Amino acid sequence: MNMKSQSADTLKNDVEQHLLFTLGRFDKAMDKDVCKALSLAVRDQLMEYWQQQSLKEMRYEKKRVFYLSLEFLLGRSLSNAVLNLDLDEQAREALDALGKVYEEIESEERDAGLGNGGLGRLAACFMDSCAMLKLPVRGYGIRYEYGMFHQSIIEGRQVEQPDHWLMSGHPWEIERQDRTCVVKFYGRAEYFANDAGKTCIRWVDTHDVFAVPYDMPIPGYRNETVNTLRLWKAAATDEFNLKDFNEGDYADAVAQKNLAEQITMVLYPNDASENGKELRLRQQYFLASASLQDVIKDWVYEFGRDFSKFDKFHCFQLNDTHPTLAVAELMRLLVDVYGVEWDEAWAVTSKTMAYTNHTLLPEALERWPVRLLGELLPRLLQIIYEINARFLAEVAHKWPGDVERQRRMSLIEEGHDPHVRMAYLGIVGSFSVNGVAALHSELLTKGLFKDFYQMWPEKFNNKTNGVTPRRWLAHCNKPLKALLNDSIGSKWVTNLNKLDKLTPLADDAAFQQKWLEVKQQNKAQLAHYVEERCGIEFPTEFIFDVQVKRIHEYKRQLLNILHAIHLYDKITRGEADDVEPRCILIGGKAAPGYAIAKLIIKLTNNVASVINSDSRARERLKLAFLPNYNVSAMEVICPGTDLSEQISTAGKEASGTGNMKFMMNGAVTIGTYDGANIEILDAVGEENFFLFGLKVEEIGAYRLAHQPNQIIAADEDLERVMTLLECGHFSMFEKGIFEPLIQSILNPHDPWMVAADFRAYINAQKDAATMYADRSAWAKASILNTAKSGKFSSDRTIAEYAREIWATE
Ligand code: 26Q
Repeated sequence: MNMKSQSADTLKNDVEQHLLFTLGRFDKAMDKDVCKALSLAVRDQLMEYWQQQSLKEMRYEKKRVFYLSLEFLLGRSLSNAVLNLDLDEQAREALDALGKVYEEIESEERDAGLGNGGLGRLAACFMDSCAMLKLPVRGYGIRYEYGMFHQSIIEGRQVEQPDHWLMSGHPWEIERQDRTCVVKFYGRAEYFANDAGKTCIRWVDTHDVFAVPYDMPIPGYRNETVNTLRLWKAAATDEFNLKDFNEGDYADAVAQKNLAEQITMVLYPNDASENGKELRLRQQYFLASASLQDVIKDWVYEFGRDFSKFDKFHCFQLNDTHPTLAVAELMRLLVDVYGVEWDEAWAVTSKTMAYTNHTLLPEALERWPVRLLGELLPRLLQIIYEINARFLAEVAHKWPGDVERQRRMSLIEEGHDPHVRMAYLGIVGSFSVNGVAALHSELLTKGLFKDFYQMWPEKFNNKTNGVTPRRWLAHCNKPLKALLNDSIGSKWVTNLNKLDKLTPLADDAAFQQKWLEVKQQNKAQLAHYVEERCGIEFPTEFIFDVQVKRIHEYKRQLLNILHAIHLYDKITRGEADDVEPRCILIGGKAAPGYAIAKLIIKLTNNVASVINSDSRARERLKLAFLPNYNVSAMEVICPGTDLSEQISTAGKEASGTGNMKFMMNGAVTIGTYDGANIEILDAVGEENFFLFGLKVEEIGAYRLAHQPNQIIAADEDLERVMTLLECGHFSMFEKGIFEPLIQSILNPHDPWMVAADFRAYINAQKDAATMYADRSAWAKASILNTAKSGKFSSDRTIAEYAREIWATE
């Protein structure tokens, strides 16, 4: 079937049909109805490919991969499907005939914000690349009723509002009642003799919850492939309330449904520190259990209880520790439900699980209280203890008498309140453990997981992250897409290394001119976006200096603000001529319980209002905090950015992926030697990257003698910045509110080393401004950044996962 065969006429007709027959619009359709009708019409065109793919997956021919993740940060689906089906022109024409503008209809769709940030968006990019590479990969996740909260800024502070994204219906999902399964909680493990007289264990007196799957299509790029993302919703089982019901407490019994349905109600909005909430643990087990049951159901239908070849056909990729209960759950299903012997079950499990780590921050490593696990999942806890006992015996065998090592490596952190270390469960239960950038993977084997690396070096590997060039270039940057297609052809969309063909054009004056025109157009779009949301005007001839990401101390938005204050200070002291005109944009959400991060938002807004209302700064400096940063905001932001801020404390950012989106779109990076920045620097060369700051190996030694007071005393600029902060220049009406931030900079134990990197950062910013003043030099660096971004396609990342971990090509 030729996808082009669908004419604009038929598409228009389909939209009208859906408006009337599916949506029941009798009167004039609103934009959001048209958006939904168009989505349904486009979805119709995916169905046959989707059906073929699903039928193909029922046959056991190739190994299939299941990507288990608590987060899939998809953003919008319509524009993505339109691009991948090559329906852009038809959609425009069809809407035109209906008196609508495509861009306006497309932006009616709400983001599917089922994730916090990097890890969730990575899962979405991976799904896109798997479909593009025609790999048999299915995503499993949770259909949260409420996604990532909506952030508004009131009096400079973050205010969270619920994101009821499903409220007006979601045309991209299909409920699959027939694939519902039951997930157990609470109860107890009971010994019994089976028919053959063998002692077995079963999990009884449980509270059961239904898991109902909702499938979303994941279209490949113009390749007749549609994969599946299966998201689970919790629903109450009926027997759950039967007792109350019969005792006459009908209303109470129905209200009990809430308890079950709570499980998939809301996405937890913290993305770095564990919060230890029982509901979160229930979400994790719910996902692991439902997904494994779903996969095993099909296997048993085909092969009965013979699991000897199960590992040949299955691989479960665990997105961080969040779904690692899958290790214990697969053991339970095999041993308790299907009667497989422990050793065989363990061989199957540890040959099918693979674990990806996304963090080096010790506070982010998940640990669950044994007490909580024992209550909620008693049989799972038993299994974890059994896995641990056998594992520690192995350790003892390899290092006889090394009791300290056994203590360190135990899955159980002992103490008065013992905890299960989820990362260790992931490592012990998997055949592959990977980090997400070269430095990160190296640091894992040298630090956090050193003991495990000594035990099983062959398990450890690196898979540097990537982002999908369909969404992050072809879709979000139409002007650049057109220029690229004109100059180097269009093969880059599916083979990003082709961008290297731009390299010879980097010095070409005429091409540079075209390049700058494209950037100018994108900056105008971004300026408009900022103006609408912040009421601040961004002149497009200024350098656009952007930092958008979750707000975290380690990401050092604070350092960025210190630089803004420094520029403001120079301007107000009459050194304005030294300051190249600049627009600084900062955006991102803070975890609702992370007070310091919220204070950083408040500081940004206060500094912004001082700078933006000072007439002396008007010609040179603008600062804006963009509220509610999300996937669709980034689609406007990255094409319009000149300078990409990637300034985390070295060794703290596992990889970063925003850095890659900016680079692809021709932004130059100012960044530390951290995460994937290092690989970006490697690809593009030092002349085209503003590198600064302490390196990981320097920080260790430096930390011991870190004296912020001395650094400040020795640096006039930093001293003035600190004085402005301390004297309340940015907190006129709320004296002292920024004291915690000031203290964090002054603290000799400041883990983020803000004072230590200040001078190097200011100098790098100066270099960036100087280069920007020479537009031709800047254009060249910008072109080369795009040209060398090929490596950062998630197609490359997924090809590596497929070849080196999944063995499915
Ligand atoms: C854990 C327990 C309880 C509640 C929430 C969580 C939780 C949720 C999300 C913990 C961590 C996250 C997300 C982490 C994350 O996004 N990490 C980022 O992953 C990216 C993709 O690999 C990297 O590029 C980033 O460097 C890394 O910070």
